[in-house]
Amino acid sequence: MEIKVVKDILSVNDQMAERNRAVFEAKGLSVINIMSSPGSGKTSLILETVRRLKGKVGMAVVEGDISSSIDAEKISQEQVPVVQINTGGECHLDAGMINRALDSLPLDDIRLLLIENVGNLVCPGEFNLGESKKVLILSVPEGDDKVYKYPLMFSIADLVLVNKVDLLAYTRFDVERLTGAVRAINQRAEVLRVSCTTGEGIDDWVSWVQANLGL
Ligand SMILES: Nc1nc2c(ncn2[C@@H]2O[C@H](COP(=O)(O)OP(=O)(O)OP(=O)(O)O)[C@@H](O)[C@H]2O)c(=O)[nH]1
Ligand SMILES: [Mg+2]
Repeated sequence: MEIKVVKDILSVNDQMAERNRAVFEAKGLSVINIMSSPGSGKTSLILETVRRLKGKVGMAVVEGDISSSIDAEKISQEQVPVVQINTGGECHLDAGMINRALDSLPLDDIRLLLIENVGNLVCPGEFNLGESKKVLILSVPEGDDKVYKYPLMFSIADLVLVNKVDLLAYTRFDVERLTGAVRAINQRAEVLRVSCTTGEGIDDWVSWVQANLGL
């Protein structure tokens, strides 16, 4: 009985995700769902992306957090439209929340929508939003064993970004080992190294965005 309820919630979400997808397609909008643990660098990555693509591509951002508008305030300083969703306890964004946020965004003026999901490596993996691509950030201090502990998130990602590579020298994080573990469960996802602090790899990430979303 309990399993059926969970399935119902997920199927309602999938229906809403398809409605979002139809809106995105009609508007010619590419959408990236950015997921990671708390503090891995989602907001930092969005800021770097916005700084590089602003003026070239119309962009907007949806910020998902359990509470506060701290991240949305950081993004708005870049003069990019941003909506903050406070889930009030939910550990993920769902397609209905995104659908409601769309009302507050200038959809005719943007081609790229960046969504920062709620920070954790479990629930966001269960909820499709209607996005074009799912990007998963793993930061170096978290350790290279996370693929084994949170396989769903790594199996659904279109791209895995290893962030904070400026800290590699201070840890035993092995990017090759991480890449091998990702490959074992997901042959599709590329693995890119980045540092939002030094800027290393950010050009490769921006190129990936442009190439994979036709921007
Ligand atoms: N050394 C280093 N620190 C980084 C890097 N990227 C982000 N940080 C720092 O990591 C901390 C968290 O970064 P955020 O971008 O806020 O992370 P987040 O994933 O958005 O966090 P939540 O929204 O709380 O889940 C901040 O202090 C950043 O300055 C990086 O590449 N290297
Ligand atoms: Mg954030």
